Amino acid sequence: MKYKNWIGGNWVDAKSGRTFQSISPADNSDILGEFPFSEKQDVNAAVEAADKAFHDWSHIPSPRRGELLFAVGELLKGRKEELAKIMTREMGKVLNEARGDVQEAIDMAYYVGGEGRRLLGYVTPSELPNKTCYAIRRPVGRVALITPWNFPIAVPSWKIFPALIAGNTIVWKPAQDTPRIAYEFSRVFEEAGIPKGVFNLLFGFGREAGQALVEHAKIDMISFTGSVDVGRHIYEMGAKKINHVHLELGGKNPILVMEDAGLELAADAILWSAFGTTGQRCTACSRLIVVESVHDPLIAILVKKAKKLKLGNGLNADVEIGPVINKTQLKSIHDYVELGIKEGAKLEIGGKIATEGDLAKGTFYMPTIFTGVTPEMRIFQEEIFGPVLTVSKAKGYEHAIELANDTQFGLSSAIFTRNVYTAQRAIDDLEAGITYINYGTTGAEVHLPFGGVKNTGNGGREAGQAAIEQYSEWKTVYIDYSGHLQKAQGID
Ligand code: UN1
Repeated sequence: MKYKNWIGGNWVDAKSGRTFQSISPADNSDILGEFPFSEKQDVNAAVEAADKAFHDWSHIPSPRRGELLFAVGELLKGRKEELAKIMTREMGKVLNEARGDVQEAIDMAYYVGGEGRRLLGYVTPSELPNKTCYAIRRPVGRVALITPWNFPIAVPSWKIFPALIAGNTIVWKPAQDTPRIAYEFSRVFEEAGIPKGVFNLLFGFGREAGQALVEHAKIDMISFTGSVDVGRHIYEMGAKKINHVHLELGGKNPILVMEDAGLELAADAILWSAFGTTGQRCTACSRLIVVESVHDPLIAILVKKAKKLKLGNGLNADVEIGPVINKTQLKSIHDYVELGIKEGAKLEIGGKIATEGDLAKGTFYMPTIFTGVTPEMRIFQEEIFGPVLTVSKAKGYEHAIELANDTQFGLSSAIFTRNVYTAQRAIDDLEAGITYINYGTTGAEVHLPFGGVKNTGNGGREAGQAAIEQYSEWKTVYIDYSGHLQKAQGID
């Protein structure tokens, strides 16, 4: 079936008529549809529509905008199973995880919908008599949202819902690998009755659609989740227009295991963090750092458990690990594994493209564990975004922290210890936006800030109250009711 862009409330083809296909990574013969290959002229139409809709939308009281998000939440709830199945087909994550992805958006809809009745500002006294001052939130304007394929409903919901509640209009370009689920998500907004032009959906690729969108003079803000290289480019483009640019970039998230850790619990958490979503989360654990005394027993448990993980099409209930997103990613992951071997790391398990039986229909990679990994190795430093875990030995707590922080990234982190002092110190010492104690690196909840330090981002956070901060700007109001000219700063 052929799908269309959604611009100004109308479903339209790309002006050029060009299209691209969405292919299931679990079964390359399963095509999820044909989508408009958008270019500059389509971007122009979408931004114009967002611009036209801005005045009216931003003047609707925010509690009313919140009601729309509640309706979206209800519709998502009713369609959870249907959406999860399409997501599994298109993106590959196993059905249970796809359900979680939709659930994250449902949670976000209610959480952010409620914000419509707050959008808190503040009132303070003035330094002068008969004068009052307060600060309120105003929308930023026309916002461009560019989202990744790995959380094709959850991550867009982190951006779309807060942008809308704060009164912005949006142009959304979802990843080219997951257009179908983006279409289904957008249909929910149409059904909920969002006014024309408030939400515009544009399919396509970064080079054409993405580039034209971030460059557009009428775009006031850009929010992007993806790679550091693309993020840096977008930041530069945004800088030319003095745009507010919000970036969520890579991760190389460590789990530290101390000598007093519960090893069984740690192993289960490590496997879930490293191989859940086939390692394709920006919060995935890709570096395990273990103190020497528990290294060998922990590796033995991990290897034993990892061998039992079942790969396959995520629609089958017994499957634990789905495919990787596409052939380019599959090759990139395998190239990293070959590099790791060359760099001198020891391959404990995996290291192969999986092709037995039905796996040959898609892009599958065996869960892979390397031991003996040191910080000079590229597999320790670079984000692989696949089911590859590196293990490094630490001499003790200080060394473990030093290894954990030896990275350009700082999104998530975790430590396994039963010692309250060690746990508390790690919260202070780990350079990351998120730290888990006795839990893996994934599973952030929607009402808390999400994001990271160093090259993971440019200082902003998604979700929680922080999201409202991203998508609004302060308006400061001074009201003088003295009836004569009073000058501030003590000027007579
Ligand atoms: C991502 O990988 O881009 O915390 C987001 C988690 C999920 C979201 C991950 N709730 O792992």
